[in-house]
Amino acid sequence: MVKFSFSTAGESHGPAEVALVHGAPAGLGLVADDVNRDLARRQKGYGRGGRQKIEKDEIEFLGGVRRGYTLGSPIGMLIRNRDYANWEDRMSPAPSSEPVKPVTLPRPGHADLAGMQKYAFGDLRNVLERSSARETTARVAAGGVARKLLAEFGVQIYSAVYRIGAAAYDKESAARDASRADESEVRCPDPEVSELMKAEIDAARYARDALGGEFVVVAEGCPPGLGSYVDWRDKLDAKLAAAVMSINAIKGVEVGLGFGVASRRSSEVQDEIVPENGHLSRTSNNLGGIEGGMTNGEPVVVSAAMKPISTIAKALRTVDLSTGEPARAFRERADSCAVPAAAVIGESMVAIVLAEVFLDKFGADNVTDIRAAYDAYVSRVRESIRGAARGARL
Ligand code: EPS
Repeated sequence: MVKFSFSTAGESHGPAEVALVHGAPAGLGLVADDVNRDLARRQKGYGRGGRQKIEKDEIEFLGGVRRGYTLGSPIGMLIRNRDYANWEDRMSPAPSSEPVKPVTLPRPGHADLAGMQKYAFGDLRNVLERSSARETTARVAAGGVARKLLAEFGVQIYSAVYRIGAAAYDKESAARDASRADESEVRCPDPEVSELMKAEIDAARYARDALGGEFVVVAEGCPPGLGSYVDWRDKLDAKLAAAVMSINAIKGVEVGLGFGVASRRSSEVQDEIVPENGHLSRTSNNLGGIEGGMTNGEPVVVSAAMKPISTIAKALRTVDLSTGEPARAFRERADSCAVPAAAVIGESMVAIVLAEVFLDKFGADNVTDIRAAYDAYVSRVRESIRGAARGARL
């Protein structure tokens, strides 16, 4: 059986973005609005550029869904790029004899230069169209399917921004209040810090520059034991790190305290286990809900650092690849801060990984059989402290 996974196709100013989701079970209730809700959240955020005024991202199902339920077949979703109407002459897939002026001024920090070298392109538009974060639209669509599956089993995923440039909130409070982040234009749950973040973005934009930041994703309601300690490929924290690191412009990923574990003593880091009303409980969640590459039943907490967007109006130094002469980097309309959008994309990537490991553990062809496996497991491990060993042969 194919694992729960997805792939995407699409260029930023091409006809559409496409998401293809594999391994989703049959019998999951799924309507376009389940996915469109997150697409709309991804388009928001203080500091976005003009493109978001053109686009209104919505999916069309192309396969895998019938009468509001998944069929167990691959789920195809299409999101049309409205801006394609303005780019058809340059971006149409059809052959053309009309010359197109090549872009030869690679932007530092972008995929432009290595992409041109690697694929033997003379026009860096061939690189930027696909390396653009526009592709994350399709990821969020795929994430919508994962979230719908997880929500059936009580898993909810939130995100919050806790740093934009120099304006910062504390990560722990941001994680705790992440369910309120939709109320803020910068996805920070604290109204005062939200205003400071907006001022930071305004100042960067005024200086024709851009800003990065940090966000946290929280997944509540995961049963213990998703992922595994027995093989490095199955370690959940490793999968989450790879998935979140794959988001455009992310340069660092942490789980729980992350790099904060390095300066503390063990007794200040580990989350002690205590009995509470006949069940197991933890005194803290410093390890972000993951021990030994598995969920431990506490909220999964993953955070990431995003670098500032590389396309800036204050053009950076580069070399014109057509002349070899020093030049200023190619400038195109761009966002001055996309950290709030990256947080929503982070939710989607976390959802996709959690759906994969959830189906590794409880997977079946249809939601009814998954429910039976899930209920049996959860009642065993959660019913009592002794439940963990019920049925043990060793
Ligand atoms: C992007 C540049 C901008 C962003 C784009 C990512 O697009 P354009 O060049 O059309 O103005 O708006 O992000 C999106 C279109 C999106 O939907 O997130 C880039 O170079 O990465």
